[in-house]
Amino acid sequence: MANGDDRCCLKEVLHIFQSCLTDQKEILMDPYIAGWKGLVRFLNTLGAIFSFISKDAVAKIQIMESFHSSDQKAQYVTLQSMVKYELASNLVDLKKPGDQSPSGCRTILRLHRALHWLQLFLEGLRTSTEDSSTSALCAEAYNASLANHHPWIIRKTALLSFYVLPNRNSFLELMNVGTPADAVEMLEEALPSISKIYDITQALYAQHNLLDIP
Ligand code: 1PZ
Repeated sequence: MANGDDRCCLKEVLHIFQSCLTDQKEILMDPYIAGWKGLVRFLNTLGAIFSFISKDAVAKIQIMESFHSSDQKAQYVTLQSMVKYELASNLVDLKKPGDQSPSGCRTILRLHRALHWLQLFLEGLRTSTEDSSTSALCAEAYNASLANHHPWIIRKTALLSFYVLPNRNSFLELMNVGTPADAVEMLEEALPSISKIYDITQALYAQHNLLDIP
């Protein structure tokens, strides 16, 4: 569990996501990936039971980092430039997952769906009453988002793992921004940016028919 240096301030992580958005409504990939790294750090403070989730998130972060250190890194500065480049170069695995390594578009789609879960879950927490169950809020957000893209066995495992989540106030305190009321206030301020990132990505992927990359 969280202690000493392992502690992770969710406020900082959400601020990193805020810095993804440019005035031209583009999404900068560097802070997007840095934001995901912060979320994984936070997830790791919640206990080893979630390691099957953080491992997958880390694998996806590593795929994106490999693009960022490749010769083509200039194409991966924004989400928009990445989509344009990968589509123009026929790099997007629109059919079945084959031998080719996963594209940036496919990888971000997985994280994008997970961002939807995050948005719904944090919004649920923010607007919940003190006696609400964190695991029920988490399951509700999951069922309305990621679950629609996961096979039965992952759904079952994910839903079971949610039962170990601490109660609402303890969870808000784990965010490390002060009292539960402080955490709720922080969420109120930070969540609009997460929604914007989600909406911009969703519109871009819909425009290019990328929402179902297998
Ligand atoms: C606060 C408690 C944490 C709840 C996290 C809720 C998300 C549950 C996700 C369960 C994922 C299980 C592991 C593997 C999934 C992969 O199969 C899929 C599809 O990838 P593919 O197989 O197609 O390559 N991966 C995903 O859907 C991405 C999941 C990323 C989850 C990141 C959660 C970060 C949590 C941050 C907590 C603040």
